[in-house]
Amino acid sequence: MRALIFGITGQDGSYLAEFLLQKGYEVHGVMRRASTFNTSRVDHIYQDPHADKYVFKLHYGDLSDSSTLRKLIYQIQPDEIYNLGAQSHVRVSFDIPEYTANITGLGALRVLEAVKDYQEDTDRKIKFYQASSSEMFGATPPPQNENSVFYPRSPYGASKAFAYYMTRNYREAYGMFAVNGILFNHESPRRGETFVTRKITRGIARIKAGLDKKLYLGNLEARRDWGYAKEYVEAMWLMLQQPVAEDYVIGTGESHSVKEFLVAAFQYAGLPDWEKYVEIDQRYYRPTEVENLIADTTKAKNKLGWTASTKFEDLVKIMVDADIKLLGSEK
Ligand code: NAP
Ligand code: F7E
Repeated sequence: MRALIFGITGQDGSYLAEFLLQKGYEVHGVMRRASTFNTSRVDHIYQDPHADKYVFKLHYGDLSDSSTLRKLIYQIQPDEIYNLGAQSHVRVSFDIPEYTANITGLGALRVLEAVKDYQEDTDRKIKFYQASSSEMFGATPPPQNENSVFYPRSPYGASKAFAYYMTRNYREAYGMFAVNGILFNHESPRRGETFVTRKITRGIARIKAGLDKKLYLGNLEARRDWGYAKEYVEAMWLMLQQPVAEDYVIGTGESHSVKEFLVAAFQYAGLPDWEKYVEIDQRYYRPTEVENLIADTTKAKNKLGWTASTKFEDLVKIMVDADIKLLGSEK
């Protein structure tokens, strides 16, 4: 089996690549050209092109560049495509809404269109996974499931809703095996440093090491359904192994506030007087907020046999431990 992953250098892309390699796949990934190294999350699985069994291959590309996407799909001839590429930061999407729509929204359409043409030109079929998001539910009260109404509250959420509907439309219009995984927040030691969980655990490591005195945050009242990214990539794969292409909600079914994460992480790190270190900065507030997300994962449990094993307290511990260890090794 051959898989092509857009967003291979991201948190989920790196875990999915590891997962598929373990299953015996040949894994291709699309990365952006950058002036600095941007492959740190996949460096440990990087292979020399001259290796005997060369099964992990990186290609330059960008979701804004249709001609290259098309060329890669025709050349690689994948059995499965996972579109995990996105401008994925909700707060940043208010600063760069047009770019976010172009990559997070139109990027998915560019891949779908290339897959459709490829399937028409050849006898081959490609299964397509779209990384949809709980941000599409936005202001819709929890719990949210596959039938809940979308009410996005950011350019990011609206762009993901566009990509979601295009994926459904290509499934219904052209009979493509195209699915939306509607994933709720999932975190890990590989989470980008400016998402709130990682910002907190990295901040704690720096405070403990005496490198920082304060951690500046925004809205502590927002509630999220936080799971462990390493487990969520299996759900992505399972969706593509089903006899029929359908959309699935993936989460833990539990919701906690940012404040609860903050308190649990400081306490676990041995700093129970967290208020001494945390300041509120308005710049981290969003013009419109998503207040509360809780996944109803009944469908995933029944049809995929998937449930989240790592819950809130364990996730906090994994991330705090990892950031303290990482800082120690950097020092
Ligand atoms: P991430 O760490 O931000 O990774 C995003 C990936 O997209 C990176 O590899 C990034 O490349 C790539 N990318 C960004 N702009 C691109 C462009 N113009 N062309 C091609 N690639 C581009 O995100 P993640 O947490 O792994 O999430 C994976 C996907 O799931 C994203 O689509 C995200 O929106 C979605 N999602 C995430 C969550 C979550 O809680 N993590 C929940 C629901 C949905 P660089 O490394 O070069 O920046
Ligand atoms: O914010 C609040 C913030 O940026 C979580 C992405 O992966 O999950 C992610 O989006 C909450 C929000 O994630 C800070 O206001 C407080 O209520 O970690 P976040 P997100 O916006 O939920 C979804 C499912 C995705 O699809 C996205 O790609 O935390 N918050 N203070 C803060 N957030 C940040 N980033 N920084 C703060 O200082």
